[in-house]
Amino acid sequence: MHNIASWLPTAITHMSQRVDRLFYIVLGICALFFVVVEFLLVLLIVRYRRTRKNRTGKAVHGNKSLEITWTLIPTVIVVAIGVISLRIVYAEQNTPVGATANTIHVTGHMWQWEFKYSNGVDVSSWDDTFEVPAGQPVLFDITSADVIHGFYIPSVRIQQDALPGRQTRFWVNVDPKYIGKSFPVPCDQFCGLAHSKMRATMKVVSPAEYRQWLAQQLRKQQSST
Ligand SMILES: [Cu+2]
Repeated sequence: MHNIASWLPTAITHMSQRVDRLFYIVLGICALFFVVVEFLLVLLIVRYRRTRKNRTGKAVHGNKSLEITWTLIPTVIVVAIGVISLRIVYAEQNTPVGATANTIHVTGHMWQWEFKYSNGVDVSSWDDTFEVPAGQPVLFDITSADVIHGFYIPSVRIQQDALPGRQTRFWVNVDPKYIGKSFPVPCDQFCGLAHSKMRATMKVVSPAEYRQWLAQQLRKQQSST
């Protein structure tokens, strides 16, 4: 499963692998119907083209069973994809027990991300790094201080708009095998002049390193104020 997805950003959570699976299923269905439709299109154009012998073609006034078939099949497929997608979206937003312990309050500013941790640590500056513990649910509580931004972590396959005056959220649980690795967190809603520079870096660490980092950040913060 992992090498197939190599043309996509590394999927670092169980949930992102579910998203990828759904993506490949949808891609497969689209590819199949694309080939069938294009094949029929070319075939019928050639087969029923105007010829010298037949200058008007056959008068066709519809075919009820055919029309019911090509309405029902796509309806069933689209509804099924919708139901599966919704289940993933709800699962990403329904915080599991224990995730609130690791809540990170994310605020979008023009043009930087701010990360506030429950112990008071506040990380904010362009291209800065925030840390998350691996193997534990982490909840992102997202809002904006000015315009609409998009909090997007490609490696977990989730984006949530950061909206002024509103909270949005999702949670992640990063596979411990990515401890020590860093992943880009760009803003994905055009939010003004320096939008392209608005990105943060998420570093995955072990829970012990995470606690250490939080304590160290807090000391740094207290000594600078
Ligand atoms: Cu932005």
